[in-house]
Amino acid sequence: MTIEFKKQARAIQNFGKNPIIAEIKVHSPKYGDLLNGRSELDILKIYEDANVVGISYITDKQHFNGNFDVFKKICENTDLPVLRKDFITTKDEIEKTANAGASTVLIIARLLKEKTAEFVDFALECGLDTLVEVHNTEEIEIAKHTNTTMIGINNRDISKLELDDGTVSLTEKLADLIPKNRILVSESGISNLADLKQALKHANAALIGTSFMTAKYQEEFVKSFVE
Ligand code: IGP
Repeated sequence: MTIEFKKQARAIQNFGKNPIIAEIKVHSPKYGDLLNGRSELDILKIYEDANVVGISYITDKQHFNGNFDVFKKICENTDLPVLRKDFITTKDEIEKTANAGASTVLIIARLLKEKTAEFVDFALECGLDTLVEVHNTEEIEIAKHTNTTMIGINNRDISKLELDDGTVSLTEKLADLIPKNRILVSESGISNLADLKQALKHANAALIGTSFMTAKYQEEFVKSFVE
């Protein structure tokens, strides 16, 4: 099955404004419930209206209270590219992601280690874009030796399960080590326009969840990031 619906990388490359991948994050290990009575599709609409380049959703149930059926529903209800975030360790999960209509799958170098390249190739064969997530120089070495279209510097340490705040200066520190032929995404801990500016000085796109989900005036807040 090779459906050519790779869209995320293209969307990022062709975008004039600040390229933002906005996360519909229903629960944070640190802050608890983030939906606050809203539905995921309400949030999707706000993100679409703000002209973000892509949507991210975490399907992991244990720490993020994600739900694969909701993920599918998001894919069915938008023309934007959708990224699936989870702690994926089997190829079945990659196929399931492609079948749901996703555009991109997150591959975490820290989890897959020497199997990262093989998992990336499998996802590409399934017609997905891949975002290989890294947090240090060893993981960048792993990511460089894959065919991934995108590399994401996670400003947070995933092993701390979001109990750390994450700092955009990690993107600043590691960005030069990422080959220029990859699309670089700065992920996590971007909470204001100064953080965004710092991230986009080095990265091609920014991935934002918590600060969008907790914003008091969400529509205006998200729009101000894209402009
Ligand atoms: C979003 P933040 O700090 O804006 O909420 O971060 C996203 O980067 C984060 O949710 C994330 C994540 C992950 C979640 C990055 N990598 C891997 C689960 C699994």
